[in-house]
Order: sequence, then C-alpha cells, then structure tokens
Amino acid sequence: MSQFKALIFDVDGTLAETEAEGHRVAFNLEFERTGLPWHWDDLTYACLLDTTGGKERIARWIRAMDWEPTCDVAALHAYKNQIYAELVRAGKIALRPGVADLITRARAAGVRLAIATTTTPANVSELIESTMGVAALGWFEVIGAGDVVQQKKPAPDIYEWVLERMGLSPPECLALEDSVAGVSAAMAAAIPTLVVRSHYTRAARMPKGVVADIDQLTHGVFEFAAGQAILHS
Ligand code: XBP
Ligand code: MG
Repeated sequence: MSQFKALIFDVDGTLAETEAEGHRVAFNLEFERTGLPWHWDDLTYACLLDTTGGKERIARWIRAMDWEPTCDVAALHAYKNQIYAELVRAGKIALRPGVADLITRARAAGVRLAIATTTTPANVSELIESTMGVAALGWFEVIGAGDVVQQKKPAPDIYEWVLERMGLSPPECLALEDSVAGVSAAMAAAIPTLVVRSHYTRAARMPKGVVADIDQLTHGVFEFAAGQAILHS
C-alpha cells in the first residue's frame, strides 16, 4: 500500500484518448488542408509518438522523409491545434473511464491535483473545460504544459517544474502516465508512477519499477482518506 498527497496527471492518452481521437485526426486534416501529401495512419502515428511534442513530431517526419523543409512547421502546428480545439469543443473526445470519478473523489478528500504534459497549454484548457466544465481548470493547482520547459518528456523537466511549484517532494506525489516517454519522465524526476495503458501503449515495454500497471482507472484502484490517495498495488 502506498499513500500520496498529490496526483499529477499526464493529459494525452491518460485523461482521454486524445492521441487517437484528436491529435492524429487533426494532424491529418491539417495536412489535407495545406495540400501536403502526408497521412499518418494509426501504425505510423504509433511509431511517431516516441517523439514528444507536435512541432518536434512534424520536424522528425520531414527529416525521415528527406523532404525539402519548405513548410512552416510552427504555422502547421498552430493550425493543427485549432482543428484539435474544434474537435474537442464539438464533444468528439470524452474522458477515459474512471477519470471523472477519480478526480471527484480526490478533490473531496483534499488530495492535491496537478498536470504535467507535453501538449500545448491551450489544448489542456480546451480538453478540461469541455469534458469537466469551465471551473475544472481551477481544480488543478499547477498545470505544466508544452514549452514552459526546455526539454520535453522523456526528460524529467516538466515534472520537476510542477514539483517545484507545488512545494512537494517526489515521494509525496503519484504520476499517472500512459506512455514510455511519460513514465520515463516521471521516474527520472523520482516520482512514483502508475501506468494507465492507452490505445497506442497497450503492448509497450514500460520502464521497470512502476508502482502499478493497469489498463483503466476504473473504480477500486484508489481509496481516499483525508488528504491522501491510497493505492493498493
Ligand atoms: C503528448 C505529446 C503531444 C501531443 C500533441 O505527450 O507528445 O505532442 O501528441 O500535442 P504526453 P502538441 O501525453 O506524454 O504529454 O501538438 O500540442 O504537442
Ligand atoms: Mg500521454
């Protein structure tokens, strides 16, 4: 049994299947809109996901294709995120099973909540507001996202950034992550980590030493006491 004062959530793949249902769809719509002859099918996207960050992912693709880098990666990425926001606002992406209940119970017990993600900050706000309501952004006392740190996951930077702002030490927190890069980032920051596998990471070889490795955050994973999330693993 382990106890934690704070839960730090990854976003993409962990709170919702945003990679499969949102980002990949938005990248492809943007490629079509711009007239680029690219399409990231499910398998291609699964391989590309080990490059975290949408801008970095596009740049890697351009390098891998040995393509003349004539397109403006930043502009492409910005439009892709507009399309992503439209998908989210249209209600195309739901929270994963158990997430809403877990957050509700954690809040009721006074467990502190934060976010550590690679995605662009606006994507986090869009997802949280559309799935949990406008007030829900305030439930997360620190939101670490995107380019606020120099190195994205699997570097520990975003987790260290969040820890510093929460004034907590790593063992007081539990990171919830779905991907190898995310788990590596949290563990490199010495934070105990729970794996919640997602569409693209069902069969991924995760780093050794995670607290637990599950497929869904459905009821029964956590118990809560005053200010503590208790995990039976
Ligand atoms: C998320 C990412 C992001 C998203 C797309 O990783 O790597 O790049 O795929 O969002 P994690 P952006 O779940 O580990 O945080 O296009 O805004 O980068
Ligand atoms: Mg993730």
